[in-house]
Amino acid sequence: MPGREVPAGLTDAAPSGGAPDACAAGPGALSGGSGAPDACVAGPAAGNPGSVAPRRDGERPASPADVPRAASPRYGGLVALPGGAFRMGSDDPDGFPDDAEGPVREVTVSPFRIASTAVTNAQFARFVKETGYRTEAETFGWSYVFHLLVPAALRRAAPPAPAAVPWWLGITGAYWRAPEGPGSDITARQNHPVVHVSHNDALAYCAWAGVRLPTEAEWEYAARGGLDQARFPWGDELTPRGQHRCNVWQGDFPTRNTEADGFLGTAPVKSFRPNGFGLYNVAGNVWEWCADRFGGDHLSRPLTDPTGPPDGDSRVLKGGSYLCHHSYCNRYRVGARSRNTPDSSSGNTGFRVAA
Ligand SMILES: [Cu+2]
Repeated sequence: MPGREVPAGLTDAAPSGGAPDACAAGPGALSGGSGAPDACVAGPAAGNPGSVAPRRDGERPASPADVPRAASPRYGGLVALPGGAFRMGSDDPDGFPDDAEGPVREVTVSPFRIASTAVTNAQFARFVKETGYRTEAETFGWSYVFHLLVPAALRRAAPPAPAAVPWWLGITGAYWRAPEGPGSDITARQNHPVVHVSHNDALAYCAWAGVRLPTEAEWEYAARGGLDQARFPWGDELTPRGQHRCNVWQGDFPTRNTEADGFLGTAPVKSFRPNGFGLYNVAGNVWEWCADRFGGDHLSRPLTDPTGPPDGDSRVLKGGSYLCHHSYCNRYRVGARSRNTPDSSSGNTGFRVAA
């Protein structure tokens, strides 16, 4: 597929069956750009598109099995967590029904290790250097970039954005090393999270590094940092004593970001204080891929070391991103979740690893 295509179904606002929440939206999402969350919830398979980019449709260009393992698979910086029982999910009325955050249920996870930060550009660069791996954004030839981050010239040349999420531009040549397209680079962002990586790309990195993606349950247990059902990884207040604790949107989404937290796009992975388990930026900054397929009906499956449903075409995303704002997408809450197809990529999606 040369260049960029807007997947069928994204060119209109219809919540078609082929387009789960990451792209389809009802009329509410179109009115005024920063439509109220409830007004955005559309048909049964739709939901609020939130700050997750639309999905990419196309053939899978790469398989993790093709990637050689690192000569030395040891992976530094993993935090050992004891596991145990915790209350997962959310019954928060701010949640979107289609996200299936609830019901709150007691889930038990076995001891595991998880990275204190998302995978950085520097870490991903080493993987690419050793393996020659090409990400799906490179193979497809484009990826989604948030409109305010796109240079004016590229913005003018970009194909029309998906109507339901007009702030996502499919930029030819955008990929992890050129996050805003040709002419951009990551020289000054070595310690920022790698972005424009698909779920498949994340699995390839993990296979090389001898690690894996966390399950959704592991991710949420770790992100809660020992707090029981707190709204955020540090407590219930977004900005306790007026202090910003994560990189989300301030101002009017999607046109004006005051950058009161210091950032329009990504922030270095160790920005802000870590949570009680020593994890950084589990809320905001970039969405993080989890291992699980996306599903609801949580009580129908095991509650000890859950791994998600066996089938489904989307993978779970957790944590929200620098685009999250309470007026539009409040999925920076720790119990919140979203999804996208495994070959989709965007400038606000990355991952952290576990073992
Ligand atoms: Cu969001």
